[in-house]
Amino acid sequence: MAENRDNSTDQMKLWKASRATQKADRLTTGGGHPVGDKLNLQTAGSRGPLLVQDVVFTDEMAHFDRERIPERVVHAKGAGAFGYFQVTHDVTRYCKAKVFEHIGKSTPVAVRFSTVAGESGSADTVRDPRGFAVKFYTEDGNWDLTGNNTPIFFIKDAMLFPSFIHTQKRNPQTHMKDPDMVWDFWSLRPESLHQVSFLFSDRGLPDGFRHMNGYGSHTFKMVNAADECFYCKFHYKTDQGIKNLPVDEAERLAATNPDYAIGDLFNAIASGNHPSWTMSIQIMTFDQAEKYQFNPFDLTKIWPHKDYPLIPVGKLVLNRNPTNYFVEVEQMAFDPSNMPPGIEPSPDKMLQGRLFSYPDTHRHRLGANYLQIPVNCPYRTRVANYQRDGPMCLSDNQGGAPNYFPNSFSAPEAQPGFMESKFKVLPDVARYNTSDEDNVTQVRDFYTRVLNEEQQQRLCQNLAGSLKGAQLFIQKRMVETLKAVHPGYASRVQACLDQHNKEAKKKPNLHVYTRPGAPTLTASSKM
Ligand code: HDE
Repeated sequence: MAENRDNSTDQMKLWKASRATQKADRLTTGGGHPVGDKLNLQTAGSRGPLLVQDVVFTDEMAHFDRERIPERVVHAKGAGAFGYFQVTHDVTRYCKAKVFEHIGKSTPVAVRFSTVAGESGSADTVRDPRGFAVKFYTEDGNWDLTGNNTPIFFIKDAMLFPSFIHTQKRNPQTHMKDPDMVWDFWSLRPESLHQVSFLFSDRGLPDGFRHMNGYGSHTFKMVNAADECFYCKFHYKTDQGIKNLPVDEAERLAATNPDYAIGDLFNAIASGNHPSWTMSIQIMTFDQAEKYQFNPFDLTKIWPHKDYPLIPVGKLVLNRNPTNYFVEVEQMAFDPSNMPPGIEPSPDKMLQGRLFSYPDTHRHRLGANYLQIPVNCPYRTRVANYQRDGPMCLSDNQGGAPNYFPNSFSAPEAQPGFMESKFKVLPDVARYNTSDEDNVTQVRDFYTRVLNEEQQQRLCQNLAGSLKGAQLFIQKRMVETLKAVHPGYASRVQACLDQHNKEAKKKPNLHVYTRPGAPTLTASSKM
């Protein structure tokens, strides 16, 4: 047996050691009845059949049959940890939220990192954005800043999200990942170019979860004690330093150690090497937002730091591993609409769409009382309202308190001091198409100013390495959209594609498309 095994590999051994002085527990059924034999079915004679009265068996099997809850429709594979957020700089002139109350203030947090498109058993080291979701347990209810490791996103209108995600998941007939779907969508929606360029750059393969930044990504609203409002963006810079994986190493790990990132986080925390991030904010006044050169609520754009510099706020530290994955991580439910007083949504259409989607998915995945599950429970405040009953009600259900409002029996009263901020909305209600609001300037800046020559080359190779799997007409359309960003970007990607397409011609590989009831078509006859 290997001598120097890490903490995650030695979990069973360590658990046993932690119980060394205790007697083994008495084995019971789920109902707590002592069990005499856990190895053999109760049968009529040694050769069976089995008896329905073997409740030790039915109790075990019936529970096993129900072990899985629906996995998250996106971000299914992930790792969780716990710790605290501590304020290092005063930002109360912008925000009255309890979490920022004074320098030195510490708030407990739960964090979950994840990949996006893969299922719960998929590999950690794939090219994909990473989820960076933080739940702050505050005295005014939980604040969930459910972000990614990227400051931007692929789309800017929530209407497109289910379609976008379908293109990242499996083809409805083949149940395989499908580059036609992926690149058809991206080439039809040039607003995705910024995030696509980030994704195929070196940062698309972070080395575990500790060496990447996190972003709230959206624009949020902060409200101070005088009820003045500001727009705001949140950033977490990794104190471990940015580290990305080379493509071949990521592929090797995907094959040999698909849980690489989960293990890396678990072992770091278990060995006392607690990862941390420095939180900063960017602030924009309402007046500046009105006059800014682009829509500050557009999630496909960053706010340039030269216009809106980072203001330091505090430290996020992770110092505890989950004691049980299912209870504390699989059941974690993040919700961007979990905002305590002082933090409010901006008009960002994506954020607005998410305010509905997350609690909706939790009610489906975890049930109507998901907020009573300890990891989701706003335990630092007392929940007092008129909600009652529902499946798996595990609290006291608010005992004998009145369950209607208004009432005359001294039950919970509304708190006018905690009213949301007021804001004006003038325009007509309509379905506005904002898809073509300058999708290239910031991508050009990213390509020419953020990336050096070698990084540009790797981006083009990585991008072409994926795009080459799509049909020719999709490849062409994608290269056309890149031309608008930078001719060099487009020509480099085209050169990589030409090389691939030349090689593919030498070994013809006919893509055959079949639809039920339709004649068989080849790629060339279809176009
Ligand atoms: Fe999510 N997203 N998302 N998302 N998202 C979910 O919620 C959704 C978006 C993000 O570790 C789901 O509990 C919509 C942006 C993270 O548990 C679901 C839209 C950003 C996680 C959902 C977005 C994110 C999720 C799936 C567009 C970064 C994992 C299961 C309007 C700023 C949280 C679940 C965890 C998870 C919907 C876009 C980050 C279905 C509708 C933008 C980190 O509700």
